[in-house]
Amino acid sequence: TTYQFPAGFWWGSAASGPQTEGRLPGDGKGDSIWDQWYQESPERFFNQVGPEKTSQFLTKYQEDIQLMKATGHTSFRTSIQWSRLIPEGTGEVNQQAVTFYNKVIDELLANDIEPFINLFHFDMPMALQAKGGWLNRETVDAYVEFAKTCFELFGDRVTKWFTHNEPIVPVEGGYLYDFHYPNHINMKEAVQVGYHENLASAKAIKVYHSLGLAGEIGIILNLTPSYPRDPENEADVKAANYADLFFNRSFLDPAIKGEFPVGLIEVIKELEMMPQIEEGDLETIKENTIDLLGINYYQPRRIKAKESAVDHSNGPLPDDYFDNYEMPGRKMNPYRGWEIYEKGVYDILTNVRENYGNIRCYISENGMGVEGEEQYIDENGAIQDDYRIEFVKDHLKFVHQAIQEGSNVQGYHMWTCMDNWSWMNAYKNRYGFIAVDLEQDGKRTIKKSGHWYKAVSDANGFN
Ligand code: BGP
Repeated sequence: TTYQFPAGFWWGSAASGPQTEGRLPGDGKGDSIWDQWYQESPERFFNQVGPEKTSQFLTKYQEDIQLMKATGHTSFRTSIQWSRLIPEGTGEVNQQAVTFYNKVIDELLANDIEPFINLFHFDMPMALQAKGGWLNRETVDAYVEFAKTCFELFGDRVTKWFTHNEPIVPVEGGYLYDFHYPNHINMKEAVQVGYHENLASAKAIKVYHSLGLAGEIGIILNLTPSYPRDPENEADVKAANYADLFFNRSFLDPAIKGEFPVGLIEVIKELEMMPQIEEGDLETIKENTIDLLGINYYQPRRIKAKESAVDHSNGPLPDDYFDNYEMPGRKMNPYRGWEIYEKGVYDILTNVRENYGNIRCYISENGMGVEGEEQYIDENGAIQDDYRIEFVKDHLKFVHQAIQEGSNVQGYHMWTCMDNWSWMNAYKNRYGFIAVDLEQDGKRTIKKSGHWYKAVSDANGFN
């Protein structure tokens, strides 16, 4: 094979609890911010479809795990929903949730699929959000308790743990750009939220390592390489650097180096927005860094300098420091409106190799959301998603190249296994290897890409 991957490379996909499990009467799950937001503002969700209409992993997990096998999965990432395990955020553990997650983990292992478990995927329990969510320091303690409960319950079998998925997204969505609850735009709060997420991650890592379990723990970050419009233009380069500091290095540096980047601290100080830091926090962050980095990659940022001087008149936002720029000729996914730039993944991996100690990493999400995939169904009822095969292949070629050059990449997870509910977009864009027909009680059909992935996994590579 032309593109052969290292032995033991993980071939899998990623999903999350809130996007797949669903909810049954009497299942004991408490509300998360998504349940709350849907009750308050259903019109914000595509076709007004809320978080209860999922692919029903809660009841169909056995079938789904067989489908994972059929599509070549050797690993699978999902998350434990905090509001399912500990419905009020703190206190009593829901025994039905313990039973459910035990069954999922055991079923995966029995099918030789390595479970990768993430602890926080945008799903703050409402009881904690009512007291400020990540803004409130008490949430950090509640989260560490939740994490410890998970390690103690499942850490004998789960050896790959992650503290957060894309922790910058609740900051952006909830406090900068209005696409997550509590949609309260305020940069000072955004900074405090991001700080608490970083602190919570370090504290959970500390607990995990103290338990002496045979596994490893990391964080999953969505990294967006920031390219200046003109690399020769100092102002453009500076603007791109700001975007990188705000959206990548705010989590990447503390996670791997144990400290916040100097350039970021300078800006935050200038804005008089330093978060509340308690004694010992920075030592905790310094001493408890990750073992393994998950990289989600969808799109880069194209950045140019602000044409006018920095203007904080509408309340500061990171956007005061740079402008996004529509690069002519860039390749777009028209459904999601995201640029497709395959080499971005190579640039991220090179950066991690050269500037972050070449830490063990894997691609934890990458994928293509497409609307109206029914139009590609063939006479046998399967979606012929050649565009998805091309997308994955083109990214994998760059992953392969980075590995050839010495990057420590251990696996690839596509987003996602089967079509699932997705936040504001609900079922608009479909991402799966496996189609889910919502009109027919969630009937599953493997797409062409799912069969292709099986062949890739079996050969540990492709031509
Ligand atoms: C990532 C999230 C996933 C998933 C994916 C696709 O940011 O970790 O939860 O939703 O993006 O994005 P979307 O569903 O918004 O198109």
